[in-house]
Amino acid sequence: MLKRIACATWLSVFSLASYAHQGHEHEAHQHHHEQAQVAMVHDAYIREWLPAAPSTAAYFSIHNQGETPLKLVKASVEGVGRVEIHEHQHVNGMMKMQQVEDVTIAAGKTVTFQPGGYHLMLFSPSQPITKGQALKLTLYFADGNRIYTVAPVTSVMESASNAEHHHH
Ligand SMILES: [Cu+2]
Repeated sequence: MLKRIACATWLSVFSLASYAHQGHEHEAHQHHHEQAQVAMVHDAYIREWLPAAPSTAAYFSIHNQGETPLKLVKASVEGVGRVEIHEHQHVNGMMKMQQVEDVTIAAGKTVTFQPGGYHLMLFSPSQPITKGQALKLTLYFADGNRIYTVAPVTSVMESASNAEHHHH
């Protein structure tokens, strides 16, 4: 079930081109008219919002199939007031998380947002976010491009097993 959703949404990133042209920074995308789609996001999922929790997290993998580094600078999720990019780091022997300005995906590389590493932090949902929903997740890059996918909302237990899932 989860896997089927992930595969179906994988295709949606190819519709980037029309979206990029709605961007407000006109000069930013001039350089990209001739470029093919260079990034793919897959295996996205959002953890269901636990009652009384201030936030929840979203995870995905992003692959840069271009020849230049890509810099992820922002993310948004349908129905969520604020989304921050976070990372976990060991500080004095403690695992701490902190907000980061951007995440660079080197040419040809994949960066995986996962528990204990990079993740999106979601704050201020406009309505309850529960297991079984699927929300549009959009990623914005420094070059003015953006891509989106539809991320299923999973329970915490499902999220854990999804993170360990390997493709056959
Ligand atoms: Cu965080």
